[in-house]
Amino acid sequence: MSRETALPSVESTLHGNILVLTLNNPPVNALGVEVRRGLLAAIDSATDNPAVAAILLVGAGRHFCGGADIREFGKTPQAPTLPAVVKHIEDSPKPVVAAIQGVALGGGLEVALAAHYRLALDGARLGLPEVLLGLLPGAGGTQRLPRLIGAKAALDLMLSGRHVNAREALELQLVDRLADADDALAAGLAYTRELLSSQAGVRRTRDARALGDQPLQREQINAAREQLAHKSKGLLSPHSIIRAVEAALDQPFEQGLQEERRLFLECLDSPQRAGLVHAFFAEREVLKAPETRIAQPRPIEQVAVVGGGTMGAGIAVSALDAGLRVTMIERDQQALDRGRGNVEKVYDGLIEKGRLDAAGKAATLARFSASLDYQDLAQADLVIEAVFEDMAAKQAVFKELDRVCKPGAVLASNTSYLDINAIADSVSRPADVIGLHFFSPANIMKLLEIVVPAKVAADVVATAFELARKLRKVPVRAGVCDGFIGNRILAVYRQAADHMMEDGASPYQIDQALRDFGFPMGPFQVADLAGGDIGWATRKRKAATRDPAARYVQIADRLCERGWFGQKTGRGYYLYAQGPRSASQDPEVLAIIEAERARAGITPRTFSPSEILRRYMAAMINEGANVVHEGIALRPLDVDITFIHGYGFPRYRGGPLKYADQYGLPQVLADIREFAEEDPRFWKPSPLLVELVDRGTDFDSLNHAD
Ligand code: 3H9
Repeated sequence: MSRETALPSVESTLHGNILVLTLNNPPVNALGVEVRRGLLAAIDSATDNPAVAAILLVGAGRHFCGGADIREFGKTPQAPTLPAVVKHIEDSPKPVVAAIQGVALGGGLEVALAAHYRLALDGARLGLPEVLLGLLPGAGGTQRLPRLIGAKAALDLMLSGRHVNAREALELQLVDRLADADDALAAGLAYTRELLSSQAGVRRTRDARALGDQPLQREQINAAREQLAHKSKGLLSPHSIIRAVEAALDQPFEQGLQEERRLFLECLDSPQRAGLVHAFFAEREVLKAPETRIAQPRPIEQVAVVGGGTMGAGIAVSALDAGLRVTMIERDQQALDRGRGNVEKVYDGLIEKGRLDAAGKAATLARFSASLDYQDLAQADLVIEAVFEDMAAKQAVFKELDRVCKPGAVLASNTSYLDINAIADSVSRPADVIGLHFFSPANIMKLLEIVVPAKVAADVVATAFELARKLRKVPVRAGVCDGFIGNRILAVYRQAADHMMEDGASPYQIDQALRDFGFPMGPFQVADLAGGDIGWATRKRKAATRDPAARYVQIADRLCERGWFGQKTGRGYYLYAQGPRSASQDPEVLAIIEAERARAGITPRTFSPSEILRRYMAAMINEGANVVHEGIALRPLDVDITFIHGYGFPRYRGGPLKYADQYGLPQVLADIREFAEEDPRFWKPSPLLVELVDRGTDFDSLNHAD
């Protein structure tokens, strides 16, 4: 064995007559410019070296390759391009073999597709997830993959972005061989030697014939296009993927590549790509809270949930699904039975859908126990209180927890608004108390706000992040204030929506404008889903402390007074004559709104969809800026992730503050100042927004400041 060239990102080592090229760019061997240069040079040197009979591509570390370097998108491109490198690999006159361990994703799989033979280790995952970043495979993937596995399977992979495991990859003929081994180098060398000894020559994917049956392939393209019409949700790149596959069918390979390149560059330039890439990195940044850098999490195996209502049961299911042992506590037998029933209902639903069998349910529930006795929490590592939203009730639970829990147990409160400092101060161990704000349904929704009170220990915060990892949640660190990050901002833009409703827009117009923007539901649909009674109770509680000079829209109160709480009562802003999915506009609601306008002395005016959006987004962005300014959110990206994962904000827009950057902060500020002319009390520009505009910079600049 002798070492040949040593470009830092691609190591080149001769093993007998096989040149091994190792992609070496931690952590995922992304195909940054150095790797691309290294690969190009190494392939050339292999071609020129008579001692080399074949080339083996492997990845250093855990993965073969995670694809193009996402950090390069949006920056000045540097030669060589990935398509050029990939072409060089496929053109090699000597056989090239890729041995895949870990992941081969995006450009990583495209490199493997350009190799002449592919071997996957057990545990490997392959995929073309570019669509999740607003892109299409841009290094020949849209042309090679359909030729290799046919249009239907190729479209499925590219439109879903899903990863296939090694076995499925073999079934799809995406790889030629599986290896039940954990050393890609050894398995790859053995396979390459075998190929050499059987005189297997160069075999190029571009010459593969899976697109042979033209009418069938065309049918599949049409079917994909039809499906997309129903579910693409405003995304551009899925349409581009279908066009590129169509080009693979209709055009010679080289022309198809040119079409792919054109479509790729179009996607690369789109704000959707910028939004989705922002979301990708932001999801990783939120994990890096200051406490997780300095403290180790406490061990968590035994979890307890106090309260078996919708929230408590959802949290219990989430913990059970993560393999944890869970004890549920309720105050009486009836409530406990209901709590257990709520948990079982989730698993029964899965059985009904064929996603679980009775044995699976029994195995999961073997880790679940229910009790009326707080003493049964003595060994719990983490207790999550999920009783109703009332300070006295919560403090009473914490008093019990303080009495029975072992030293070092983490005591968490699932609250959406309440002051966690006041809860912490009510026990003898405030350093163990933290807020965990789950979103309903808690076993489905990804967001977990980790609310950090003043006296909490750093390792308790780290434990909460570790819990989120185990539960597969997206954690966001939040400071203590009324509503934390999400609900605090929600309260403000909901008011903006109410103001517009009273001033002349119908709730149906407002919902439509926001659905058109990309939200799955508008604010009044959300209110009907959540139930108007909860907000009504909060409004009544806060009535005494409300600023009497502030504008207060009473329409919601009028609906609640009639018992119209939304879906659960069959009517709210909408009528649900045939159940929750049958929302229709309600003329009686419109009449109530009219009457309220008259009572408030308002002459209604018309609102265009763009004005609705401008006001709604300005309110959301302004309060988002306040939340960052006050340190409730660590960075703008924490606000973005909160809204993407907890409030249905369209991911491809990157979150409200990323959207604000794209819209332009001077314009956001100008909008707020324009609206302030009518209602200066409500529309007060955030000091952070003003400062960023003065400095000529944007929210994103704060995401990178250390
Ligand atoms: C593409 O290939 C386009 C081509 O078709 C055409 C081009 C012309 N680049 O997720 P993790 C970072 S588009 C740069 O925590 P895991 C990540 O930010 C690309 N950085 O680890 C994080 O950094 P940090 C198509 C990347 O083990 C660190 O690596 N490919 C990239 O849970 C660890 O990441 C994809 O979409 C990248 N490509 O999961 C794959 N990938 O430590 C995207 C990761 O500073 N990546 N990083 O926070 C993934 O799905 C996962 O990261 C992966 C590893 C499964 C690879």
